[in-house]
Amino acid sequence: MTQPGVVPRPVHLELGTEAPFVVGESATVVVDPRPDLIAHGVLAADLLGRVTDQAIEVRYTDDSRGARDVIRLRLAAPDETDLLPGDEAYTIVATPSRIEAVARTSAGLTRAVVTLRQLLGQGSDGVWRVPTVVVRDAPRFTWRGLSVDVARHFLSVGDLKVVVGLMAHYKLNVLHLHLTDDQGWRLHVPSRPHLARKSSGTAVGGDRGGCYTPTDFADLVQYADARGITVVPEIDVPGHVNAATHAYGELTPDGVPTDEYTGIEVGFSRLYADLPATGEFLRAVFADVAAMTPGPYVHIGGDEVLTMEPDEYATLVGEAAAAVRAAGKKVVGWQEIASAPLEPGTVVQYWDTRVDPEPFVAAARAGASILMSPASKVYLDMKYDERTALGLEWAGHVEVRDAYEWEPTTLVEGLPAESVVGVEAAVWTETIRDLDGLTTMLLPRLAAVAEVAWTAPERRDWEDFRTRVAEHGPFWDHLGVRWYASGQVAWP
Ligand code: TNX
Repeated sequence: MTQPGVVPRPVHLELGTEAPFVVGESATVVVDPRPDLIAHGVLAADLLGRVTDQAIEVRYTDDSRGARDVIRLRLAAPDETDLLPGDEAYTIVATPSRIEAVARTSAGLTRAVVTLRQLLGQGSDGVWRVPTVVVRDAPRFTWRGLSVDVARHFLSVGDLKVVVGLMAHYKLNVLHLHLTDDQGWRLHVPSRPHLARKSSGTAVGGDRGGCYTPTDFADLVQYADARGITVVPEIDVPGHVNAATHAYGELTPDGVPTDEYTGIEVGFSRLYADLPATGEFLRAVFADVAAMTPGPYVHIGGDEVLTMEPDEYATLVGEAAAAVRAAGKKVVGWQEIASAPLEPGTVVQYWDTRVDPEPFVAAARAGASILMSPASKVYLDMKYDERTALGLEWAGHVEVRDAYEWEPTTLVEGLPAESVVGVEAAVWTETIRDLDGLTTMLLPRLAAVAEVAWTAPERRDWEDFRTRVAEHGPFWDHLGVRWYASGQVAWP
């Protein structure tokens, strides 16, 4: 039998030879009688039922031994030794009569359920089955993310939930939202109401804008959390701030609000360190965003400030970082913040493959944590090839194989391998106007990046991947999402 199309590839997956487990009318998800686990069981039944178009029953009991047709999800006992290390580790044992999935956390159980989803296959008789199998799995990196630019073009919470669903299906665990840029401000900030009021209606090219209320944002955060995904909000400063200076004239030297901007140039807008309103703005906005964020991180941006001296840049990055820390959160920033003094443990996100990485490498040596988003590999707004309708080309074309065949710890010379905390794909939306466009750029490349982030290099192989991922096309069709039929994938 061929290897099932599980992406990202698990650490250990061994198929059995017995008859498969049938997911028929009597298949039941069983969890312990605890509110959080019942909620998790219902989510698992929904995720599995969406593949098979069935309603799957959930039962709660702590004793299901001997029962048949059971998909048992349970948290590991403290002394359980079968699991690999980490919060997201899981095991699956599937026999003809019973499937048992075990993990230390509900996030780990979600990873197991996704593997089960991908192991499900429909016979020519229409019956859905899971092959007998033993899986023992855990991720290589703790940060496996996707950054989505909702500032250039707005995406509704409903659209973002579709994206979260796709992320969960590839075991990604961080949704980074680029919430502000020159073209629009997308999150209502309680202490600075004009940001959303005056600057959320715009988008690139005069398209429709939008913004998230605190309730919208909480809804998204909760939806992601239920799937083991942390939301990291980004407020981009001290550049990319035209939406802010449009809303609050006090942030500009002459006190006059800037005009709205709907083009796609970068690098022209900025904050001013010597204006009293600036520090107050940074403290108020980052305090509010931190307060709306249950996760541990807030992203301060820091990219592409092309009209500022290094000292002023360092001052403003320092103020933004201090505001985030004062609100009890850890700081994330783009590569450029490496040129400013940083507290150890700051997460620095590598992206610009065109420039000298020396300051960035120095920051890693000095104790920064490194998140790898090299544009030439994982910027999923780059065109696949010259025929791709959407997207940009400044970092080259990024085909599926480019997104797959690279190694995060050795890509940048001199980077200490142990400083790398993970991998994050990014999709910027200057040319992407809606969910269909977005998923066409994400799929299949998001699956490739997810495997780079989850699977150890010795378990990764392009020829193997291009056949495994080919089995996912019918599933994307079933979900009703658009995707790109790259000629590099071995579609059946
Ligand atoms: C660079 S990546 C940017 C964005 C653009 C993107 C387009 C980064 C930190 N800054 O402002 O949208 O290129 O690919």
